[in-house]
Amino acid sequence: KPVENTDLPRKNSLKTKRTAFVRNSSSFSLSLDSNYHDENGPKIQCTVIFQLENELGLAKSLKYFQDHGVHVLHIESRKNVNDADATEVVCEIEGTENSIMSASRKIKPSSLTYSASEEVSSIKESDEYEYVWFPRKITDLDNIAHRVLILGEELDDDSPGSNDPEYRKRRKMFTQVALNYKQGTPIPIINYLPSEKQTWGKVYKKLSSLYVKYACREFLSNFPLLSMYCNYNENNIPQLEHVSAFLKETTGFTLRPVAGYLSSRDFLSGLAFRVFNSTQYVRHPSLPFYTPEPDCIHELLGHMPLLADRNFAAFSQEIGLASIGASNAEVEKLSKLYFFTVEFGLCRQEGVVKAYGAGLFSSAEEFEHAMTTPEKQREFNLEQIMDMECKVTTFQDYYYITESFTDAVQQLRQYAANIKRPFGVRYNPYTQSIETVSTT
Ligand code: HBI
Ligand code: NLE
Ligand code: FE
Repeated sequence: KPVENTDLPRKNSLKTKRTAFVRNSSSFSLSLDSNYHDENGPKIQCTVIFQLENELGLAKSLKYFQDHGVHVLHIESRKNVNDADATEVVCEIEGTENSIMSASRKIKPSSLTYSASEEVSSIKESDEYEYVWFPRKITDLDNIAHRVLILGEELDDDSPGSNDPEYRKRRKMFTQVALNYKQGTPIPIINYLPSEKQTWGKVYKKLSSLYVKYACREFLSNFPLLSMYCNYNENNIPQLEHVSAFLKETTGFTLRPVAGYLSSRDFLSGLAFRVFNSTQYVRHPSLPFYTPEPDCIHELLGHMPLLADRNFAAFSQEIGLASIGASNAEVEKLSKLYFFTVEFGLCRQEGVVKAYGAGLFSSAEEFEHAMTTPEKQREFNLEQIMDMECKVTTFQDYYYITESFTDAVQQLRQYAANIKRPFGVRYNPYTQSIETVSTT
């Protein structure tokens, strides 16, 4: 008769056995004592990794799980890091300890872990990997929103709004809104001032004439939707709350207000959750057509139309996930990749160069410049971009042309594959959290 081992901490009991699996993966052996022959024990979840080789195909492997009453919760295949020709399968499974053990005996896994995140947190720092904190749940984003590099009320002396006391006071209000914001709550509705609406209207009108000529087709097809559903027009500054609700329905992206420019790491980590950190203030009226700082005109006109495109949204999240737990040097490279695609990217459509970069869509001056200066347009080249400087206060030296978003995604994956991290990451939309997957 099976003995219930309720006095044993679950994690420990499995961990001991896991060691047996991993160490003996080539000559698989397992000695279970009779205590474990319990078909009705508590259900546990674990991650099992096995090689797809020889006669053991995927269908057959899954059948073993089924035969033993083990549920497969999630399945992924990937290239083996040590052998590019080999495919391995990562399976998240649920069942009793005993059923998992029995099924695994057939499959001969190379790794079986109780919980991938437990594995990762025990790795922390090693010679090859320096552990960096990252948000795991969507509410962790509340912890990074206050780390802005340029706070509204501390504008640089040469910044146009810095000697305008009225403007500084107004910016303070926006900073407060952003700092008080909590993930999941409605974004406060702003009663924009007549002067702010005037700036918006002026910029909107000028840029609209450029969009028809130079914007990519994805931008042009989404822009009318924003007019229809979010009240985008010359006389109204759309509210982040309304745009966020619209995006949530189209691509699952949401917005959160932010006080200013975030570090690359913090900004990119939001994207991993399909959360876009968005400023809410309006640029100073003295610089309608080019401003160094991102403002809501940049976010609303520049970023929102493409965040409503599903391929682009997927690309944005992927670059965000790539940054999770990456070193500072790697995050810097990813931010360059982001900068020369999402912010200043060009693409070719029906043989004509079009824009998809948000920094172009929001600056009439730089937009016109980029599109009418062919000698500054270059074919996208990953290595070259990594050596480029991201210019935040002046026009870019070059604008890079990719064939499509899919092409940009491919380039990104090529880069992301070299990022050194002892775990893989994936986003769980049900729990809105980042899960780590063992890669060893
Ligand atoms: N912060 N608020 C804000 N908005 C951005 O668009 C932004 C940012 N920080 C960094 C950034 N963009 C990128 O250019 C890259 O550094 C990731
Ligand atoms: N230069 C942009 C504009 O004028 O809209 C804003 C900054 C984009 C990073
Ligand atoms: Fe931007």
